[in-house]
This record gives sequence, structure tokens and C-alpha cells, in this order.
Amino acid sequence: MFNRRDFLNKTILASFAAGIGLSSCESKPKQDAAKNNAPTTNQSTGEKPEATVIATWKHPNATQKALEVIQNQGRALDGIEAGVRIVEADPLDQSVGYGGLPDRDGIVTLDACVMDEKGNAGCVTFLQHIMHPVSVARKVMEETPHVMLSGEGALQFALSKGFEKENLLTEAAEKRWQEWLKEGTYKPVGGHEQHDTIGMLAIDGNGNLSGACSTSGMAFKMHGRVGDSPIIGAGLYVDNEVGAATATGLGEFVMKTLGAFLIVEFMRQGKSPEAACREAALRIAEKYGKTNEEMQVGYIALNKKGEYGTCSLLPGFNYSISRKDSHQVLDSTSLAESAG
Ligand code: SD4
Repeated sequence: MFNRRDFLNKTILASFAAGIGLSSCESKPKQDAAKNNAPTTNQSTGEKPEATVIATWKHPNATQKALEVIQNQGRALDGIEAGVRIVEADPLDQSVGYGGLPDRDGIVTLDACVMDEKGNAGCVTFLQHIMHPVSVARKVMEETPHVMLSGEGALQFALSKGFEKENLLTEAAEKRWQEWLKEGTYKPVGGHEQHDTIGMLAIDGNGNLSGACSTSGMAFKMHGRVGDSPIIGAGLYVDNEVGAATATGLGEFVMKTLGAFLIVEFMRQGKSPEAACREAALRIAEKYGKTNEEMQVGYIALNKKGEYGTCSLLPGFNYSISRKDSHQVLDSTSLAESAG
């Protein structure tokens, strides 16, 4: 029977794939993550799912650390904060914290947020000089009446809470900026090259979900630009009744479609995490795909049963998953591939 929604999806996918130069014979769908991520306990008996941590990109040390903390201390949020801090302190990660690439004026500015199982949220945007924005965001959530602090106010708040002022611009990042200055044009590009922002989701042994996202944003962005990562509903959303989702990639598209919230709402309607991520990616392709051929966005999601799923616009997105004693980095499916 003719199904208008299917027809529209196929047409949009075909034009998206054509736009990024993929022919149908070049593209190959990846295995649906939902097939190999079934919860390890029996949901019908009301047992809790196995503690699970999932993160954007290749951050297995971070998901492993998060899982260890959850297995020892129990709470998803504690594990997530500990895991994200590893990436924030890593000078080799070019999109997060220390070592993150600066804006076009050579200044490192950071965005981060957290959300817990009670629906509490905290964010910092345009924060400078503080190595661990995820921990500042958690303090905003737990120790202020607000959700978001920005710029100088966020910095003053962090200093008042005992965080130290540090230089976050590494020699390597400064060199990349000097190179970029020779041409000096800001042009967002797809693929892994420009992205390794950490978005992390976890479910703990009590079946509670939490999440966090931390980034230095798009490299060589305009001074003052804030992306999706600290915006609740865009870069991260957690609803403990349903599931959680987080994003990476070109934040402007995630913000304009409220990606993480959209994914959680699709899961609320009964979609698997994988299908929900795919629908949210499709929303971007539907609205903006034809005019922006180099954009990459990657989504990951985790539901209340401990099932996870992912989807990106372009091939090249991967994610880290830790559960029991297994820590893996896996390739995500992408819209461009499934167009084939
Ligand atoms: C942003 N979403 O600021 C972030 C960038 C990102 O890996 O994910 N980079 O738009």
C-alpha cells in the first residue's frame, strides 16, 4: 500500500545522498544497533537493566571510568561527571576543555550541561579558563536556583566554588589557529576531523538515567558563539520516564530542530532509540539538507530499558559503549548510508 511518509522519507534520503555525492551502490546500511543491544535483564519481571554508559565519538576511557563509578557508587550522574572530566582534561581532544580549538580570536570558550534523573538541569555557556565545565554545570544545577550561567558570570561563579583559573590553549591548538588565520575563513565541515565533543548518557543499577555534554564548540567560531551542547533540549535531554539523548556535530542544526528533546519525544511515542535518532536526523535533512551538503550531526540515545541507538547525517560518526566488562567503539548508522 502507498505510504506517504515512507515515500517522503525515501525521496528526502535520496536527495540528501545525492547532495553529499553518494550513489546508491556506494552506500551500505550498517547493522541496526537495536539488534545487538537488548537489555540484559528481563523487563517483564520488573528487574532493572544492566548499568550502561554510551558516549559520542571514540571515548572508551571515559565510558569505562563512568561505568566503574556507577558500579561502585551507584548513581548515573556521578559516573557521567567522572567520565566527562577525563575528556575535558585530555589535551589531545580538540573539541573539549583543555586542548580544545579556540574561536577565531584565539580564545578557548566552553559550553557544557548536565541533567539528572529528577529532571534537574544545569548549564554553563561561553565559559573561559575553567578545565571542567561539566562540574561547574553540575554546581549550577545543585547549588543555584538557576539553570544556566554564561560568560563572566559563569566564570565568577566557578571561581567562587573553588575552581582554578587556567590557560586552556595548548601549543598544538594555538598552532592550528595560527594555520587557520592564514586563510581565516570559517567553514563548517562534516566527518570526524572536526568533531570529538563528548555527549554522554548512562543508566544505573536503579534504572535511573542521567546525561552530560561538554565542548569547546566549533573550531574558529565567532567570539561569543554558543552551540547546542549546553542547551537543554538541543544538545542534551533526559526524561527518566522515557530515555535520554545527546548530540554532536554542527550545533546550529541541532538547535534549530531541538534534536535531543525530539528524540526523547519520539521514544515516548514508542520508537526504539535507533529509530528515534534516525527520525531526528531526518528532520534536519528534510529542512536543511539540500542547502548544507557538508554538515555532520550525530545523535545517540538510551532508553529506560537500557537499549541504545544512534544515527548521524553523514558516515564517519562513531560512539563508545560500556556495559558489564565490555568497552567498545562502534560505527553509527547514517542517513546517507541508509539512502542506498
Ligand atoms: C557545537 N555541537 O558547538 C558542538 C560541536 C561538536 O564535536 O559537537 N563538536 O556546535
